[in-house]
Amino acid sequence: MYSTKNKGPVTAYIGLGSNLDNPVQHVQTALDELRQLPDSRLISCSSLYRSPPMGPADQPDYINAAAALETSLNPHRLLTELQSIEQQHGRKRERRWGARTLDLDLLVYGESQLSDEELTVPHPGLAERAFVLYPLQEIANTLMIPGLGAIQSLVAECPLNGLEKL
Ligand code: 5RZ
Ligand code: CA
Ligand code: CA
Repeated sequence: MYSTKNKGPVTAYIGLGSNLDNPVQHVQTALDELRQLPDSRLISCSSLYRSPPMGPADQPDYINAAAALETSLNPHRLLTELQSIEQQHGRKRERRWGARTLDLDLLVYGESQLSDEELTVPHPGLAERAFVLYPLQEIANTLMIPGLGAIQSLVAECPLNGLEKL
């Protein structure tokens, strides 16, 4: 049985965020750590962006960015690697949507749509979050997001909400 499904490396998009203990440095260091992931190649990374917190307002502004990673890790293995990097940055079990030293989200994994106890891809809420969409558009201007459509359409419908490029 011949399958047209590509089982080779896929392009995954990662969202990065930090709002504690020198957030710019956490994000920059995390980009370097993404470069070191096994069976993966960092294709591109966006500029850094600053924005006020969405969710609880009593926390510092965030620094966000996005990265494109060509990887042959499966999505759950990739998630485990991202969580390991978060732990290296001393991420604590915080209140929901609270401040954090580093948050790495698996935004998009090739053309996959999947959801289980550990992981939902594309990332839920992606379509409403300027701090995700604008950095992603910078590195993937013609991206089609599975189940959600063209990045350009999502950006067009998403106000900046105070997001600024550094
Ligand atoms: C979004 C929570 C909308 C509630 C969220 C970040 C509602 C953030 C970040 C910025 C969070 C979240 C989850 N704000 N807030 N950047 N992460 N600017 O996104 O990375 S917590 Br309603
Ligand atoms: Ca997040
Ligand atoms: Ca997260």
